[in-house]
Amino acid sequence: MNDEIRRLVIASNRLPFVLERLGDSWRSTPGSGGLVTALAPVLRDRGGLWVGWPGIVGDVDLSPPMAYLSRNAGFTMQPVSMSQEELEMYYRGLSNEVLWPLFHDLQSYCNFEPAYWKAYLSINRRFASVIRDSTLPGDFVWVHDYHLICVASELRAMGVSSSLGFFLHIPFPPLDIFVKLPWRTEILRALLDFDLIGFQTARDRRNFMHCLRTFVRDLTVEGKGQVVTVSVPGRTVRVGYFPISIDYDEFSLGARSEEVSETAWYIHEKIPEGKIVLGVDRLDYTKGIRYRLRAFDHLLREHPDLRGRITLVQIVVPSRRDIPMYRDLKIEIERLVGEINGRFTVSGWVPIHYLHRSLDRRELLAYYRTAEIALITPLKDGMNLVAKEYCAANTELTGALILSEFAGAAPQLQRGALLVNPYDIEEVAGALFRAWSMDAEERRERMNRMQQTIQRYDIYWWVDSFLRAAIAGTLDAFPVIEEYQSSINLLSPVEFD
Ligand code: GDG
Repeated sequence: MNDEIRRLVIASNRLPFVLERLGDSWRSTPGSGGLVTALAPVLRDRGGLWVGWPGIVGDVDLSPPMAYLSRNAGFTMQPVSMSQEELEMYYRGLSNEVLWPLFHDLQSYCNFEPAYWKAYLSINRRFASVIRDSTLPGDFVWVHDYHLICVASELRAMGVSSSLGFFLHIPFPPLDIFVKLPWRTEILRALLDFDLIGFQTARDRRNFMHCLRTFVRDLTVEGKGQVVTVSVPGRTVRVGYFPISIDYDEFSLGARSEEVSETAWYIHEKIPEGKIVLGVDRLDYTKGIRYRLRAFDHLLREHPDLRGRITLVQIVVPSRRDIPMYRDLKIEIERLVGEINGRFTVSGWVPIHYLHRSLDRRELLAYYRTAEIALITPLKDGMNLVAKEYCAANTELTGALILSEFAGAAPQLQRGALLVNPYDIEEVAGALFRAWSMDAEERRERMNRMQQTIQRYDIYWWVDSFLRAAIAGTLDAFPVIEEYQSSINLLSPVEFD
């Protein structure tokens, strides 16, 4: 990272751990995932700061656990407090009942409650105050995701002139969906108060630019390629796309470990007859689990010869349990699984193994390693890290990836994956049949191509390229990611024109 930045300050809805009160003491569980892994060393090197909600509601003195956690992490954790009601309105409300469904093109799932917006602004202001009070001039503040879009405008209103970056982990919707948002101009204006706005893919940036051109007057755009410069009267902002990724080596090495190998062997021992198709998703209506189950049902109806020779292992990780739509989704998934299993199960073979829980890392890697097919069919997804993790953990190059063309990972993995429209049940069933019959040589070639891309553009590349775009004097100095750009041009005109 360049020395022009004094310290790195990360702001995200959650701090990188979950804190729980146990009587008089505290328990913390470290956050897992690539973001923490990639950012922690940078924060430690720079003596940085992470601002976020620690998972505890109400006005509680958190200084003792925060001091302890900051000492252990090697960087400072700065908590933002929230009452139960604020959490409901800002997090469950505006973030997850408005922005989440709308940005995934599901506007009919939205609840545009005016009170949510006020709470959202108020919590974004609180994040801004904590950031203002704990940063120094020269610090670079990197804000993450849809919960905190208005942090920069709140900071600017407080007179903070530090350099501010934003990364959106979820998609940015097309204009005709975005226009439904009652606070559309506020959101666009708020984003323009950052100095760098990062999206996952060229698709998302294109949607954003289209919305900007429609709603913001006197806008000019300079440059083309991964990062461009947008000017409005009084402000100049960089806008780029930075496909997030994983710690490739960690997944690849982890999958080769003895304990993972043993678990992988054990899993397949229990399903000896046929090939395993794997689905791994948070419980979420954007992940396309219902359509996927229907596609598997279609496959078994159309290809009776596959019965007993293919098994779907669907892992659904509990998520957002307090939102009614998520509870209904769980019931619907379980009904479908029961129906399909009821129709096809015979002695010694159950077509769908359904796990509604979180797996530990060893088990997850073992499923990745042993499954012959990964079926990853979100209706829309910012990136989808499961697709990349599956490839990195596929040490024997025997796996085939079926991937939704609406996942952010599709442009990067299209040279190896079988891309499908997740709404097209017949097409997904066809891809399953194709993957099932694919010969070893083709699997090896396709997987090898995907692994090379993921290894090259890993999570460290992502952090580095975002920070470089934030501080590079001119965009000429910014590296062009040729392979990624050229692969986008090959995609179908429907999704990537
Ligand atoms: C958002 C965007 C974007 C899953 N099951 C288990 C488990 N996981 C881990 C996976 C993976 C993560 O959860 C899921 O990441 P995704 O990217 O697939 O999806 P979202 O949670 O929706 O993430 C998404 C991402 O942000 C990053 O920008 O890619 O588009 O929606 O890392 O490994 N981990 C463990 N047990 C499980 O059972 N330990």
